[in-house]
Amino acid sequence: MSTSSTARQGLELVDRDESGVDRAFRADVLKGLSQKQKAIPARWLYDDAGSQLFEDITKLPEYYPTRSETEILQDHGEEFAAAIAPGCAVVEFGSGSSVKTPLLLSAIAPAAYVPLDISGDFLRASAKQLSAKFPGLPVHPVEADFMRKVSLPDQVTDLPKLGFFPGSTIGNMVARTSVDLLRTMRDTLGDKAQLLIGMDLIKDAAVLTAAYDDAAGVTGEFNLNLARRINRELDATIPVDQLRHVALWNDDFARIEMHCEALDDIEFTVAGQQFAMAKGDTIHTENSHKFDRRSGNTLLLAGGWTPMQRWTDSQGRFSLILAEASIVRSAP
Ligand code: AVJ
Repeated sequence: MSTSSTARQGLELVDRDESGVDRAFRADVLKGLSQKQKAIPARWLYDDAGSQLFEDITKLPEYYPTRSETEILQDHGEEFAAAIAPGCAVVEFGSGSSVKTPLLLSAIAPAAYVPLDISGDFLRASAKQLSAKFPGLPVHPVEADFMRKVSLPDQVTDLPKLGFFPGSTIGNMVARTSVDLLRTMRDTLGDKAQLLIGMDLIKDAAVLTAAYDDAAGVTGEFNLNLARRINRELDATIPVDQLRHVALWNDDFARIEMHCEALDDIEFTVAGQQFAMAKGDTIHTENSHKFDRRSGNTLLLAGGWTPMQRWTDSQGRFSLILAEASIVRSAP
C-alpha cells in the first residue's frame, strides 16, 4: 500500500513535501485555479474544520438528505433483513455515521463490519464507537482509498458481502467517475455481492437550493472554508471576505453546484503563483448530483450493478437502492 514517498502522518496516508505541504492538495489547487472556469475537487472541502461544518449542515432545517435517509433506514429494517444475505459482512465505503450505520447493523445483524476510509483517524474513532454499540460484532477497519480496489481482511473472505454507500456521496462525482467507482466497488466486493446505496432525488429547485444555501449560513462557511484552508496550508493570500457562497441548480446535469464568487476584481497568490478573478468569476467547489428512478438505475447498470429493490422516505425526497453484482440479462 505505502510507497517510498508516502509518509504516514498519524494514521493518514498523505504525501507531504519537506515543509509539510500536502502535495496532492497543492497540485489540485494550482491546476484548478489555472483553468478558465476555476474548479477544485470537492474532496478538499473535508479537512477537520470542513468535516465539522458538514456535521453541522446535517442538522440544519433546510438540509433534508440526512434526515430522509435516516427515516428510510429506521422504517424498513425488516425488509432489509429479508432482502440482504444473512450472515454477511457489511463493507462501508467511508467511515460510517454514528446514526445511519447502527440502524443498518441492528436491522440485518451481520457477521462482520468492515469500514473503509482513507483517514485513519476517522476510521479508528468510528470503529471504536461501533464496537461499543455492538459488543459481539467483529469490526475490521481498513485504511484505504476506496476509489481503488481494496483487498478485504481474510476474516471476511468466505462471507457474503454487502457494500454500504449512504449519503448520496455518489452524487459528488461526475458520471464517468461514479461509474469507475461502482465498478471498483464490484471488484472489491466480488461478483456475488450486494450494494445498498443512497441517492438523493431530483425535486423542486427551491427546496434543493435552500438545502445548499441555508439561512444560518453554515453551508457558506463550509464552502468558504476551502479558501481559508488554501490560505492556511498553501501560503496563499485569497481575500476570503471578497468571496461569496453560491449554490445553483444546473438543470442540464441535474446537480447542485457550489461556487465561490468574487465580489470584486481580485488578485492573490498561492504557493508563489499569481492568480486573478474578475468580479463575478467563480471557483467551482462541489457538485451534488440528484437522480430519479431511471437515472439512478442507469447509473448502477453502467457500473455493473443490477438494481433489485428501492425505498424512499415518506416525503419522496431520498432513495436507498439495493443492487446485486450479478448481472440480470434482460436482453441478448
Ligand atoms: C456529503 C456529499 C452528501 O452533497 O449533500 C452538503 C455535501 N455539500 N452541503 C451533499 C454537502 C454542501 C453532501 N455530501
